[in-house]
Amino acid sequence: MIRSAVTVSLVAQARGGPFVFWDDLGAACRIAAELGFDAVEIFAPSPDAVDLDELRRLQDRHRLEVAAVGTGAGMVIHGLSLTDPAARRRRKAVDFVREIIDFGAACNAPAIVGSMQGRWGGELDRPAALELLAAALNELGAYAGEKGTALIYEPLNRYETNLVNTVADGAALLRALDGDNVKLLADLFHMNIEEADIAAAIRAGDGSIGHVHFVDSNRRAAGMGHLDFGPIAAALEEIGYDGYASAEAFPLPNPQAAAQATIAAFRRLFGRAGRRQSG
Ligand code: LER
Ligand code: MN
Repeated sequence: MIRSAVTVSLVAQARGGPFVFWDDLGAACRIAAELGFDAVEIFAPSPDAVDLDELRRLQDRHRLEVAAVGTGAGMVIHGLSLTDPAARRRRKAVDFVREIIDFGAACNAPAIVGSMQGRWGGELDRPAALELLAAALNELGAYAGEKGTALIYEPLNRYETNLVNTVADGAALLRALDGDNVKLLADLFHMNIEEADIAAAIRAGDGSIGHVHFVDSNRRAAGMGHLDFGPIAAALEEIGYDGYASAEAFPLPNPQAAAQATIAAFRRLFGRAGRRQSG
């Protein structure tokens, strides 16, 4: 069963980014629950930024899961990348992700590697960068497995990375890894830029997709852009996708409206009244 989630950013340096709720985790959980979301996805500035006892209280009170936790603060705040040519800084990047994996595991959520993948250039050519990325994903995927979670790897559009831009290239990267504990994030915003056919790319990615960023062409809430969501939802159902459709979208015209539009689109597409209304 596909479940709904909505993002909340606690990273001041990411202001202006595609996150629905900002700054106040308690308020985000309350509104997400009121609207009927199953989960929140948390973008935190550091592995210890969220008080785990408080998070558990919020989860219990609002009956919410944590869909995933982001690692992008390692790049946004510290400039860390898993493909940094300098071994010492690369180690710091891997260690940052390991600690976010710990945070995620404590709330039963996988960590996402997106912008932390970095890019190739200068002294580092593409094959060498992909080797560094694969080495990092091997280590981090195995570590996530020890902690009882998966690791989620996200292909990004060409303006954000020159390493892996499509689901097919992401799936090829995953196939070359040692284990099978790393799954792909299909972000519909990036896919709208890079894929020839989003639904076909999802069908071809069968088995490798572990998380979805559910968002429209302009990175606004689903339904506020020009994506044709019917075939996308049908493709996700067809491959038996049973992870989250998580709204990583701009808070436009405001967080509440973006969240409301998302859950309305989710219900329309995935044919569920939402957990609270269906009992
Ligand atoms: C960045 O564009 C993005 O989609 C995030 O999910 C990456 O961490
Ligand atoms: Mn994304």
